[in-house]
Amino acid sequence: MKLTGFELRRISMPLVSPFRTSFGTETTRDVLLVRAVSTEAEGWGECVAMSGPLYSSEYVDAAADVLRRFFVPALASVDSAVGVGPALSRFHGHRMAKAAVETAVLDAELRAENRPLARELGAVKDRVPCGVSVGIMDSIGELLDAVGGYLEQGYKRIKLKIQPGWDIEPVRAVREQFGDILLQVDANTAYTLADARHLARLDPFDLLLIEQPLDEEDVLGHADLAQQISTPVCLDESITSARAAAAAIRLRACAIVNIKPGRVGGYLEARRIHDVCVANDIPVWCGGMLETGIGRAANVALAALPGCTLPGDTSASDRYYRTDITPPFTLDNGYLPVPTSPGIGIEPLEAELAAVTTATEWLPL
Ligand code: OSB
Ligand code: MG
Repeated sequence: MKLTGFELRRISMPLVSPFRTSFGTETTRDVLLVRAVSTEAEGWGECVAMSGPLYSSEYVDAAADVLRRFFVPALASVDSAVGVGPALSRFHGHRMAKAAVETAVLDAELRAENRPLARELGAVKDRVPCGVSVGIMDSIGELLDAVGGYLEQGYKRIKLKIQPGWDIEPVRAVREQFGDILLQVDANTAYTLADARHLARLDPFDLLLIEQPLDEEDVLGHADLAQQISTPVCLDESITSARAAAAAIRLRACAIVNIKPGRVGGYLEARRIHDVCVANDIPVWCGGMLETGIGRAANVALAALPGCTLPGDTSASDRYYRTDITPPFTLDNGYLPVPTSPGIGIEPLEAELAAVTTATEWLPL
């Protein structure tokens, strides 16, 4: 496959409701899409970087900059997705930007060869059970209404965003109101090890897991915390690579891993993390970053791997957007279908994409 260039496209996607976490409130997703063009086919990748460096050090303007100035020029002699990682390995970090361009190349390559991503990754399911991530709210009543609505829609697992001051009481209220649903929490690094005794107060609520309670660099802290609470510790932000996953597992810093392909540099590394976890009997699940249909399609393929034994943050399109840029993913009894068409299996709708586009830039090779 001969790559001829990349298009960087920025789109502005208003969320159906503000999404509040311990690191900030998102009301509109400013998304960078990458379109790879080759002589045989085109492919799409979605960069999961957010507007500011609040979830991780990456942010969308930086991703566009590093792609334009360093990554795309370095891909001149690359002819397949497996070549992208090695061609970019001398550049440190910027995994979300690397993931976007590698996924675009992978999608183009798989389309050219008529192969679906799910099969390429080793998926074993044709539909995946879905969870939903519920933001911090102004009141417990508002939270119970939101959770009740999602359960009515069929979601199979609820994740509550927590932070100091919004943790024990919302969990207690949801547990009391909805009984023995699958329930977990995500702190996005809002605590320190000094909060261990406080976090142990979540123990009685039989949570599936607590996601990333401590700083992303505090892997040892998570290992210490895991000895002081009975809720299983799951890492998100800390797991930046298969090597990081192997180290965290060996240190007993996590019992479960959230895999986000964007965070770890792409679907090929995501697959390696999955394999490391399976080899160590560590359950994994596919996380999310409020993706459009482009990123969602590929995440659903990953969620269909055999080691993804917990429901992912792979919610339906209408949980995020009134109008998606692709045909929407809709929930069927709590499941999303795994795309079966070549590549990521979905394409943007021309009019919908045009309506939300704020800028495009063509980078020839
Ligand atoms: O920590 O999992 C997270 C969204 C943006 C950034 C970080 C996270 C999240 C979510 C939402 O929890 C997951 C989703 O539904 O896409
Ligand atoms: Mg998380």
